Amino acid sequence: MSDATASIPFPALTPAQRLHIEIYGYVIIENLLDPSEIGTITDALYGIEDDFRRTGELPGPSCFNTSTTEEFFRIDNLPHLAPCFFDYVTHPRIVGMAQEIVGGNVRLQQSDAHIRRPLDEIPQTYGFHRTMGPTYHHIEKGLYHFTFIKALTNLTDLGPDDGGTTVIAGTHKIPDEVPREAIIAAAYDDPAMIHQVEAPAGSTLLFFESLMHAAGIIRSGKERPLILSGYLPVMFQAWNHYDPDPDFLTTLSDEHRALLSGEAKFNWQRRARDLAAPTDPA
Ligand SMILES: O=C(O)CCC(=O)C(=O)O
Repeated sequence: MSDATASIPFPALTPAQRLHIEIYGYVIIENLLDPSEIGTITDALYGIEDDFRRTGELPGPSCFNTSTTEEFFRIDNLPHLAPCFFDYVTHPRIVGMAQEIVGGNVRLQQSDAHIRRPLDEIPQTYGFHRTMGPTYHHIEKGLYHFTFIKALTNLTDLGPDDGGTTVIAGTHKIPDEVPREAIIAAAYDDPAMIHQVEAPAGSTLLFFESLMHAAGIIRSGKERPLILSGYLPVMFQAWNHYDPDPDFLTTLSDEHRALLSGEAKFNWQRRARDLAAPTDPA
């Protein structure tokens, strides 16, 4: 059995990247995927959409579509659907960055791939949202950690009109008692706080999920395919409907099974018991 976690880097972020995400709630790691990885993921995503448009069927068990409109196709719960999806969610650099942000071992929380297409009418506002505020954060050795981190990679080059992910910088630390509408209204009053991803294909936006974020507005007429994975501390549950495919789990190494299922929490308990057990004096 190979140790799939051996290649996870630590620290995975440079001091400048750490400072950027600390201040703004996000950081962009340019060119994390190479052209061949981008091509394989893109082909798999478009292949799934083509098959769906032809047959109306999902590409396998334990997956679902959040949206199947012409303007927004999204396939959810990816690891078992194609080897390139599995490689993305287990990418050592991405997992390393997630561990660094969470402040400990992580498990996969969600995974999805999207194709966004231009709308007939260009929207004037963003759909800013977040699932949770910063309640479950902690600070250790001067570093801010949060329980829910997302790694979103654009599969095409993104210029200013291509609708890259858009965020309200720094909102990851604003508690939930502040109404979200008030935060959004304040940002529209001074749009310098609204930042949009512009980056070469294969670049990864790493962000605290507590950061107010949205799909960008496509003005260029181009499609915007992307892939993303979210991570949580290992003892948390997967998000609704993102439980790993049970048959696929049986094919994985212990380390990868733990990453997809959170199963390491049981190993962690077993290790604690082993440590507590008296040692054999012989
Ligand atoms: O489409 C995007 O770039 C943003 C994705 C998003 O809103 C999300 O992950 O919650």
